[in-house]
Order: sequence, then C-alpha cells, then structure tokens
Amino acid sequence: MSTNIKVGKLQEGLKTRLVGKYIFFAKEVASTNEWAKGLVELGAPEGTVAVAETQTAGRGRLGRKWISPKGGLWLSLIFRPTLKPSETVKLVFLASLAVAEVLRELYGLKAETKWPNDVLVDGRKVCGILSEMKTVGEKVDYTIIGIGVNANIDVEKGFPEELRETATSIQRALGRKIDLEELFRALLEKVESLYQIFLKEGFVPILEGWKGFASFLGCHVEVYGDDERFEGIASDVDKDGMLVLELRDGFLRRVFFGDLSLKVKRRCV
Ligand code: BT5
Repeated sequence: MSTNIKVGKLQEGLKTRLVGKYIFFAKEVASTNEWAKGLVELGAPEGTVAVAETQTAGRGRLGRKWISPKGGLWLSLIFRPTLKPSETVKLVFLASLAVAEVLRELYGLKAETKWPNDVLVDGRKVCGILSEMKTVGEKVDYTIIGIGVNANIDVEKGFPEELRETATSIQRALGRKIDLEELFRALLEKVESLYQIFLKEGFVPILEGWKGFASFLGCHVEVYGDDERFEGIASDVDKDGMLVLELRDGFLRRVFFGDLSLKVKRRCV
C-alpha cells in the first residue's frame, strides 16, 4: 500500500477513457489549478489531470488559502463541456458528489455534501472544490475543477490550529492511512461516470444524488460572505445550484452559488 503518491501507479488499472487519459504529476507546485490552466492553454485536452503531492500556494475561493501538506490528494481536472458561465457550478456539484460517493464506497465513511463546495465527514471539512473558468464571449472555453481531499493527514500535526476544529482527514476518521493511488483512481472513475450521466441526462440526476447526501437540508443555517450574513431554513437547492432559504417571515430567498459559505446553526426539521 502506498500512502504517498507513486507516479507509476496512478494510471495502473485505471478504467477510464477520458478522465485521466493524460496525467501530470509533480512533487510540489504552487497550485494544481494554476498548473492545469497552463496545461490547457498549451493544448491539453479535456480530461487531463494535474496532481501534486504538496501545494505551496493552494487556494480556495476568493483567494483564500488551501492548506496542502503531503499526504493529501490535490488535483485539478480540465473540462470543456458546452456550458454558460453560470452553469459551471454544476461541475462543482458533480465533483462533490463523486468525492462523497467514493468515501462511502471505499471506506464506509458517512460523507456528506454541504452547499456550496464542501464534503464533510463527522461534520468537518474533508474536501473542498474550487472551479475556475475561462470564457470566450458568452461561452465557457474551459473549466478547471480543483479537488482537495485531506487523506493521509494527521490533523494535529499537518494543520494550523485554526483548522483543527473545522477540518478533518480520512486518516483521522478511519484511524489509519489509506492507499492514495487507489483513492485517486476511484475518484477519476467516479467523476467520469457522473460526467457521462451529466452529458446524457443533464444536471438533475447529479443534483438528486448530491441532495441525497446533503444533511444540512431542513436545518436552520447561517449564510455568510465578507459583508453579508443572513439566516433561515435551508429548504432546497434548486436546478441552478442556488440555495433556497426560508426566511423567518416565510419568504423564500434564492442564494446564488457564489462566494458565500454556510454554517448549520441548529437542529434540522
Ligand atoms: C475551498 O475553498 O474549499 C476550495 C478548496 C480547493 C482546493 C483544491 S486542491 C487542488 C486545487 N488546487 C488549488 O489551488 N485549489 C484546489 P473555500 O470554500 O474558500 O474554503 C477555504 C477555507 O477552508 C479556508 O479559508 C480555510 O478556512 C479552510 N481550509 C484551508 N485548507 C483546508 C484544508 N486542507 N482542509 C479543510 N479546510 C481547509
């Protein structure tokens, strides 16, 4: 079993046609999303994957930092479906669903999806997704989906203090390390099968699968960004990926999948 990434093993037995046909591996990069952008600009096709053992400038949304020590799975995927810019969020749901399903199937973890871009285990963030795109006119030229999974990370040693309460890792949840290449391959296979469903049947089956793991639905939540904050019952996520929030006065507010985050405040109904 390899608990560090061995480049020769990444593609061994990989059962995909598109996702991971070309895999670029580095021991260390600034950010795999940045790297993948460079690759696509050089002509890398859809399905190309960039994966690194560590990132020195891993990033989250709005330029936030993503802590990426050795032992994690830090990767970015290149997609080029025909989408409008507002639709690329659908690929974030697809990636979160893929991660949640793989964590359940491979390790029996009760992984949950949380709007907008997290996967949780034991109520803590085990994975974050970052989508970035290039548009040409009204169309998306390409989308990079960055996936960061805290796999073989000792949370006490590998993370700064402020993350130890809110973040977790597969290692922490299972009490053992896992085979990183096996996780990598399972994730690519899951992404490919969900992407085929998405291309054939659209977003509905992806969203339904994602909602099936979304335990925050029905809960009293707080939604917050840099300069806004509001509360309500998370009653649904709609077909555009917007959070439907029931406010105290009974009105429904649709919250765009943007730069906001969500915190569960109280028990769910
Ligand atoms: C995200 O942003 O959750 C998106 C993370 C995407 C990371 C992947 S790794 C491969 C690819 N290359 C990149 O450069 N990025 C992608 P956001 O929702 O903005 O959450 C960021 C916040 O999560 C930070 O401000 C921290 O509070 C917290 N955080 C940072 N590192 C973390 C980690 N490893 N695990 C859990 N939480 C973390």
